[in-house]
Amino acid sequence: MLDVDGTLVDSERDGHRVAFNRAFEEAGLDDRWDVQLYGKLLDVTGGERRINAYFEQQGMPEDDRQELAGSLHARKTEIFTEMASRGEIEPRPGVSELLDELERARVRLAVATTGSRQWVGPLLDRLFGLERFEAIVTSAEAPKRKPDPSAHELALKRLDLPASAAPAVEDSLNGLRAAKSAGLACVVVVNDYTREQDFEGADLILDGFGRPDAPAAVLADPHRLEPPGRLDLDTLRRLAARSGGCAG
Ligand code: XBP
Ligand code: MG
Repeated sequence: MLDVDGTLVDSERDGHRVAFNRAFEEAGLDDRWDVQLYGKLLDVTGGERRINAYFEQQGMPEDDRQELAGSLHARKTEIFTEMASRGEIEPRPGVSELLDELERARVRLAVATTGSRQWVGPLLDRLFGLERFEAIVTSAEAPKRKPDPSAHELALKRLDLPASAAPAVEDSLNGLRAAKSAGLACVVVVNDYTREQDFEGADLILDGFGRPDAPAAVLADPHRLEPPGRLDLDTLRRLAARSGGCAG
């Protein structure tokens, strides 16, 4: 069960953040989210909720900010979708190799994201091919954003699998909490925005997916899975076996 933003793709700092800022600029607003501020704003999942929370911090009345967040987010979604279609959003290193390995072993894959359907489908299709994913749950199908478990629960339902059979891969504390609340084992692959978070309860924490020339460092391995410098099928299978299920 795979997360998208920050996990399969490096999409936040140079993707969503840039798109939010362009939408602000087009709307004639002076607000700009720098790299550091955006890291704090990521605590609020979902782009529209994030804009709303930001303007709430600025003291904007609720009615005004609801309307503004809706229109800014609609434009931000168009801008981000265009960026993705131009190839500006890339997979994290090692992700394509992992997905290829899982596909060769006929492991069933699902996506559980709080991102918007408008860009999630085209982006996954362009980078990996949509046919790889048996279920794709976005905020359109699961409007309660992570850490709510509904995206993971719905994806499990669509796969018709018990939680024990489908380890999750996430990059953030909100993602870990969502996966755990749905009963899934969870591997966290941190990135620059999330590496300082407290991933209490994670089943494995890596600093990347790992590649032969750039192995991933293991940051926590409570079950002694001892991955071989990368997140691989064998490690995911052993994690699923621990939970009483089977990966794939
Ligand atoms: C990702 C998000 C998303 C993106 C923006 O969380 O919170 O909102 O930041 O996408 P996760 P939208 O990786 O835990 O799913 O603007 O389309 O909401
Ligand atoms: Mg994420």
